[in-house]
Amino acid sequence: MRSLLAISESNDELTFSVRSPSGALITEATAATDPDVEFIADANSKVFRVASPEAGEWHAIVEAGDIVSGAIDVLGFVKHDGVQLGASVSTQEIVRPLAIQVEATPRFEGQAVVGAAVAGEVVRPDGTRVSIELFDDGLAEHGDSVAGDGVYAARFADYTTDGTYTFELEVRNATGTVVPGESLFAQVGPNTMTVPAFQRMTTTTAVVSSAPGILASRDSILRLRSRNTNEGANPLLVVGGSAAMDEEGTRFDPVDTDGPILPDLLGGPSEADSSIVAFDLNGVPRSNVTRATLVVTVDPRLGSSDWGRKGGSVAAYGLSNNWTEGNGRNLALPLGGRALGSGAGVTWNCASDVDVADAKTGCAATWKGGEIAPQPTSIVPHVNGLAGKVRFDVTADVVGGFSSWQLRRRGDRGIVHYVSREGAVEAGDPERGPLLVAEVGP
Ligand SMILES: [Ca+2]
Ligand SMILES: [Ca+2]
Ligand SMILES: [Ca+2]
Repeated sequence: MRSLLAISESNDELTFSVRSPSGALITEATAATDPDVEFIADANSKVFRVASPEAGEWHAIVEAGDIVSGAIDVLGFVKHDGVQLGASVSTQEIVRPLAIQVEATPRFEGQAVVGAAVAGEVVRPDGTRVSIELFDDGLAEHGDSVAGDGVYAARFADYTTDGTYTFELEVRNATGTVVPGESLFAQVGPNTMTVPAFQRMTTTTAVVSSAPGILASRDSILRLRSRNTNEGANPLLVVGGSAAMDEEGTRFDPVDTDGPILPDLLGGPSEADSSIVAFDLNGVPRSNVTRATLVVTVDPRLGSSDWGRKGGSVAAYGLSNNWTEGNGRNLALPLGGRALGSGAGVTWNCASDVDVADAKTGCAATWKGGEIAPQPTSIVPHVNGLAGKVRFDVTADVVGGFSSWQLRRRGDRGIVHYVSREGAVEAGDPERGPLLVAEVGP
């Protein structure tokens, strides 16, 4: 315990003493003989420091002699090593616009405290500050997984520039209790001990950088004429194909292991190979996204062809089904480089075929080449010889909660080969694979 008398006028005659809860008076004279008590004085302050203070109410006593101003401050402090505020960020390096997840846990005697207020300021790399509040409400928007567990959380994505963001956090506990149910002995019942008022500050940091976009987490091809074949590890993403020839350029035989393809499937405008791609957008503050673009790169070797003189188009459709990428690689690869793969994977027939190695439909209900939204989100013209980046505006889908898209041809001719995420890695340039570029507003 420490009691401080601060004196504004050094000529004021002031005597400072403290009285313990049991009534013992501690004066400057006591301090000279009691090893537990220390007295420190200078012209403008007098301090008593008591090493092992008695529990209860302490009184500070100030007596005045000849005074000039009489302006004083009396302060008392108790140091409690059992009070702590731990804070952390989910990852210390983050790529915009992904949000930083901040967590803080105030503890009293080792137990998490509920009902406290945890707030502070974020200092941006450009020196500007913005306030932040952490919540223990279990809401996903705050990134808090469990309400009332004494772990407080917030998501932060209010970036101005790249660099180090410092989170200066403070816990103020006025009426908090330790987390119920942390009782040491069952017969004592849940511990809802009230915690004395306290405050603590702490800081944590994260480094924010820019990148061209978020890399795809999964991508694959859905093959019209090999409906149980998985292409999760194929270095290409193929959209389109010839109606009369199969993907290998040989005559199409309309029979696969599941029987003949129905004639009406051959005539429809989008009945051709398509590709699907998914991103992990968990950290993206969707409601603040002002623009989101799905970017794919045309493979320079196989390119874009057979669109006719007028050209055609490829449309992106939001895909709400979950699907499994799988590890097959077959289409457009040399015989020695092909593999049916093993385990689960996406096919034309199944969002997740239980076994991609057996050439049989391995799901309870077929998704018929992807159960897409009724309307495309974005349509991009394609012509023969198209090269470089192709951009689909998927802003509305990202704001609306989609993380996965199907790229499907419109019209009855044309084929384009994009680079898959595996193809990009094989080429030594991961950013050639599908990217989602999101811009986030205030
Ligand atoms: Ca919590
Ligand atoms: Ca893939
Ligand atoms: Ca199968």
